[in-house]
Amino acid sequence: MNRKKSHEIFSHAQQLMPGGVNSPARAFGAVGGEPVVMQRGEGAYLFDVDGNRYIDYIGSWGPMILGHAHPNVTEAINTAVRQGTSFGAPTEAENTLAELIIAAVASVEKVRLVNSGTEATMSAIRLARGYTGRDVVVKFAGNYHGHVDSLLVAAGSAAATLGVPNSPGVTAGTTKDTLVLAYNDVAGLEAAFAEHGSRIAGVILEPIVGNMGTVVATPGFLKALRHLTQEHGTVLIFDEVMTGFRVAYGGAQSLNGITPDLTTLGKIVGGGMPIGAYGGKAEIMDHVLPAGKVFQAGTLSGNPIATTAGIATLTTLRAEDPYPRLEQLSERLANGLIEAAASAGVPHSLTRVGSMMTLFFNGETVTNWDSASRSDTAKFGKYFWGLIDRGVYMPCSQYEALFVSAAHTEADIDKTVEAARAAFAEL
Ligand code: KE4
Repeated sequence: MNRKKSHEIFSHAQQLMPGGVNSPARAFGAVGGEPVVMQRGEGAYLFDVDGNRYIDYIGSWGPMILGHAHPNVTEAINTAVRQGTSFGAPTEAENTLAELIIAAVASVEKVRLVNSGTEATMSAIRLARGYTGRDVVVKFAGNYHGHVDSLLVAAGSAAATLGVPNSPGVTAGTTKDTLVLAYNDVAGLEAAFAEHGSRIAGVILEPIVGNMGTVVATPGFLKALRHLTQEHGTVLIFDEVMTGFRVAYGGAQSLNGITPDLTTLGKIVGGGMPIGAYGGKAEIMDHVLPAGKVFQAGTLSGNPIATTAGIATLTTLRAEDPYPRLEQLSERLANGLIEAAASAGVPHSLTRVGSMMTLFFNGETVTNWDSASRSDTAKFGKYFWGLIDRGVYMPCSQYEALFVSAAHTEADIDKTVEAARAAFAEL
């Protein structure tokens, strides 16, 4: 594929921005080569600056569940933008979006809008600590919650030891109260609560993980989590930035039946514009300033254009209910990828929930970071390039989820499977 212009623009970008990108996930670090510079999106497709078309399975890392440039969203934004882009004052659109979120996510009685998923999780952690007066927070290896200092932690040597920073610039002091446990490990959870229970302010997890590839929490793990947090007065935080409105209109919690105390949201809730949100029990949320004393603020929080995009997206999802069709298309894709990998004799496993899934280059079922990390990332990289050179744009890392949108068609899925067969044949 000719990507001459893309190369020129990216070479220039590297002189202007670290690594030439504004988020490392886009830099193709995990698959090698240069990222493709995109010009525009339309439905299920992205078009790069050289005019190449790609069937898009990243969807901006989750937000574009309706597909790119959905008319309901673009027209709503066009109308809103003529009235101004930001006032720094309350607007009715914030009420409308808050009401849509509260109506959709059963555990959310009150919500605060912020500007990103990171802001949502950072604020939820601070709220859990402020509400309980405790310091320790539990997270799980392979779960990503944005670039929150206290959550940029590598697992300590033993499961029950407190974490160590995993990024320069994050101080030992910031991570000394973060406990990193193994996902889906009930015994480890019980041991940690036995040792630290009275000090644990909150537990945060992706109830369906997207950030080690797609990994599902077992019912036993979720039940133990809810029981132990209840028993110890710990705040249970579901990070649904990726799964919210993705796996179901009510998020992962509407599928697994577990009610968290707080939920963080992002991505789809902003329809591709910068939005995050955290919400939950009013009794907890009313501790947030100015109702309570836990400080959190943001110049552009609840921004009129971002809230408009979010409202248009959620109202379209609620009205059109694309989830049954997303299930059909996603199952078709999953079956096709499995068949392509199997016929090429490539060890693989695939985990899917609704329209998010990951094909692991790993013969075992992936249940935690340890098993995910045994995937053949080199083979994944070759598969990735085999696809992108055939016009299929997959997430550029084994440790991400791919997303099907409501704009994809059976023909797109079949073209993708055909390209995958050809890519596997070259492995
Ligand atoms: P943002 O700050 O990127 O809006 O959200 C952080 C975040 C929080 N929680 C979960 C479960 C998330 O998946 C994310 C962000 N996801 C990554 C992709 N896996 C965003 C891509 C990127 O960093 O560029």
